[in-house]
Amino acid sequence: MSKMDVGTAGREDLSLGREIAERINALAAISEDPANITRIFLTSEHRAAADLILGWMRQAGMAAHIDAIGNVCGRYEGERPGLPALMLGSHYDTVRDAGRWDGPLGVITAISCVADLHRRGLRLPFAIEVVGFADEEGVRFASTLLGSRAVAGTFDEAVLGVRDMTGVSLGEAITAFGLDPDHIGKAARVRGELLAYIELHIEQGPVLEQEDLAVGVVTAIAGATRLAARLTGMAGHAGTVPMRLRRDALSGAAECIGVIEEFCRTDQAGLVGTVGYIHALPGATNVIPGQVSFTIDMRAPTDMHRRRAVTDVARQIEAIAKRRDLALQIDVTHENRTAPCAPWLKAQIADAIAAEGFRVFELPSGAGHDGMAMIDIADVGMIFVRCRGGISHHPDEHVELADADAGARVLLRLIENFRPQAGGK
Ligand code: HGY
Ligand code: MN
Ligand code: MN
Repeated sequence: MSKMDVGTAGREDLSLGREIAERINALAAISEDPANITRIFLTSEHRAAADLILGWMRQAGMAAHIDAIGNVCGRYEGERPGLPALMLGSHYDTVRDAGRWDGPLGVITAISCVADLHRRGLRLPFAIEVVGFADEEGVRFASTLLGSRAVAGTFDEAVLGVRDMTGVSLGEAITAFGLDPDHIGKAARVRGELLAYIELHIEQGPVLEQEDLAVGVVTAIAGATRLAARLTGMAGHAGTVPMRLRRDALSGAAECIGVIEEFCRTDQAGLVGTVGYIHALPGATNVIPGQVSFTIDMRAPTDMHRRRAVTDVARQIEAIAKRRDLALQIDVTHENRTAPCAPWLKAQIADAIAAEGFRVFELPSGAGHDGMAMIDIADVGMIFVRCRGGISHHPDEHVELADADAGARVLLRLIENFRPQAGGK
């Protein structure tokens, strides 16, 4: 850990870090599969995790409830009830076979910070709200940030009709969870209620480790586009149809995937593209695949670069489909523009990092975060915490106890010294 001889960097007492690590492990035990961590939106695991987090919020002195889309929300009043709030948050859903820190670290750390204030009987000239967003990863319904979009008031009702892999629509899943899809608007907050939105999150990349730093200031969250592509050819007998007469949808998809990889690999300006899901029908060894669905995730440091790249990739896929006589359907399922962090929040985060004895270092986020939605109603700031080897979206994802503690100290310092923007919003 890089440190100077001020603040609490390198301190022996890692009590915040210990509490955070224990709770990270408790949450990680809530999974649809005991062998790995998979916690998906609007499932019984979602419910169990929400109950656990709501209990921690209440222990920390907060009033806590589950909102209309399944987010967990806690509020710690300020010097008097009803003051505008500094909102802290992250998500508690996971990808499949996930790590345990992506998302929960921000929720749990924020709760531990409030608990610390509560133990000391400290009330601030503003309220603190902690939100655990129910769906950031977008694993179940293709569209991401459903929890934070509901809070930002930008939830798109058309998504209620989107179906998961088993044919259940989002609206049906919300009802089965015990909530009412007609009431999602009740989760929405308005700009004047919030002083800022701050998220602490693991870096999910190797930069802080390279810099030998436990924490960093995020400059911006890179935008992302997600596409769903479907190629339809002709299923047939694997033994009888000559190669030249086939309309093999999976071979077509394979060519598309190769083109996407090559296109991004040869880009000089940080473009990344991923095909993370593919499904072939009818899916038998001795049948030529007649229909294939796959997803594409594309990101770049600027919105203009990403949009141009998405158009180029779509054109190349169209050309492949045409040449192979495959029908193509390609839809944008998710589009988020780059979210810059507010300079005044970056400055306060930097002050808190310096006060805790760490060198101040700025870095962009290549991963998406709930701040991308929250930016519509509040200025956004982010603190990154180092993770081992830059590994994330993988069971080996790991944060050292001392780094979890460092992140909590920085967040606590930031909260205690927080100054709303002059003139406010
Ligand atoms: O996909 C992302 O960037 C985020 O981890 N949900
Ligand atoms: Mn993630
Ligand atoms: Mn995350």
